[in-house]
Amino acid sequence: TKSLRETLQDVIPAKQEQLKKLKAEHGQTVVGDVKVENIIGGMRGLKAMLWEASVLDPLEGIRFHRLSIPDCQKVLPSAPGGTEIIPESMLWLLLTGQVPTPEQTRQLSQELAEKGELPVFVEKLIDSLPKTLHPMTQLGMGVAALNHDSSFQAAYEKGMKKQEYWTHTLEDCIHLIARLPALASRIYRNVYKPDAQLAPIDKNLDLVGNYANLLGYGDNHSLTEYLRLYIALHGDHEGGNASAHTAHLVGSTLSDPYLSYSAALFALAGPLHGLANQEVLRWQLAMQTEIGDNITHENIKDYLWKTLKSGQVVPGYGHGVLRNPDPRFIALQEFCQSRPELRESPIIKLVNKTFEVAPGVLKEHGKTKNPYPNVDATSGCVLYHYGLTEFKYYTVIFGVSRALGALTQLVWARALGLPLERPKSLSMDALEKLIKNP
Ligand code: NMX
Ligand code: MLT
Repeated sequence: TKSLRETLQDVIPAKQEQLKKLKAEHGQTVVGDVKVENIIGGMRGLKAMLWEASVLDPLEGIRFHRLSIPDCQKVLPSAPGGTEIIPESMLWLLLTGQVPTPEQTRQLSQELAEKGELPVFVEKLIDSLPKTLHPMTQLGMGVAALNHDSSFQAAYEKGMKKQEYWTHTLEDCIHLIARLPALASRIYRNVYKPDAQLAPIDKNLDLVGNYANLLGYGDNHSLTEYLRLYIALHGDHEGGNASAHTAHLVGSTLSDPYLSYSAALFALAGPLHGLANQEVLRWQLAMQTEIGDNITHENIKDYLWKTLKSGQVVPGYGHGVLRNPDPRFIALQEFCQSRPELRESPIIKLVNKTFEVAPGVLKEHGKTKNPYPNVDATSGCVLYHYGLTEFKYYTVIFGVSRALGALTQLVWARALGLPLERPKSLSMDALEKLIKNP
């Protein structure tokens, strides 16, 4: 069986050829136009980025290469003793466009476990941070500090050739993904369980098996399986989302993968993006406190209107691209339905009841283009059910996940020789001038 590097080595030349052909034959072909509303509207809808691993359809949702979420659930290997997709198999698919065998998946798990220890200076850095510093800030700092060992940076200083960029980028990406469980669980331990002993990395476990162990939940098989699915599914959501786009932009300057992904994490930390999963839980719990045991559609409706009338967004609803319920939300709901303890969980029941009411209220409110739930409408609530109640930590788990897609693209950007990202900006005066005189 081929290794990940050999598989990539095989698929890269065809992709390089495809890009060369696109440039030569269609460099001047027009595929869309730019409206003023795109320029002042957060570039929504503009087709302006190359992103290899996934494409988002507004109605169907995400496809990782050619595979939808249900396709992935059928073909991607799970962990020994588990049934859910694991991040290693998703990473392999994202990087190579191919479905790995169970043996290839295990090999990758083993490699990640072998590379999973943190350098001592990073442990010391994280241990020195105040408990009150948001876990996402700590994660971004830790990831940036890991660039001390960047293979890409070291080789660049020695004058490596452009053709070698992707191999060093890949080494950094694998090392970074491998170290995320140790980093993210150290932050959890320091902030929430200062007296707990961190487990050593088990070389026989998969990435999330180790992460769950390090968090202190290794004996909870259901939660571990949920984390595997959650982290695999959040891995990539095409390139335009704020975190992935940030990694791509920073990476385009030839910053190494650690610095690029650190920047991405700070985009993920915003409440309109990854922080929404913590916000959803906070909001659903406040709703529960306000309406008590009498959870009726009418009471939920009143609470939704109260949120909207106070000028706040309903967290977990709406999306920049999707115009249907997010298939990731559906997949997590199905996970909940498949487990009796989650079917009976008060917080999951509340999420489900909110889903029955919220789209109608948001349609009547008439502002959002998408009144349906996104993945964050439920993701944190499942963690809460399982006792991982520290909701300021939830986006860190999203951050462990998004590394899969954002780092994959850095490898492809280097293999394809993509240039520095530098769009043209305009002032309002310049825009008015252009409108008068196109
Ligand atoms: N509740 C209330 N109002 C909303 C919502 C919502 N859930 N979603 C959008 N709107 C408003 C939005 O604020 C905007 O109002 P205004 O014209 O006053 O600025 C209007 O509807 C039009 O926005 P859209 O074009 O539908 O949405 P946009 O693409 O700008 O933003 C989100 C997308 C995701 C930022 C937005 O839907 C939102 O704020 N949702 C709540 C936060 C959330 O769940 N974010 C997580 C996204 C997923 N993730 O993991 O990153
Ligand atoms: C994501 O997973 O990044 C979110 O759904 C936001 C997006 O795609 O814009």
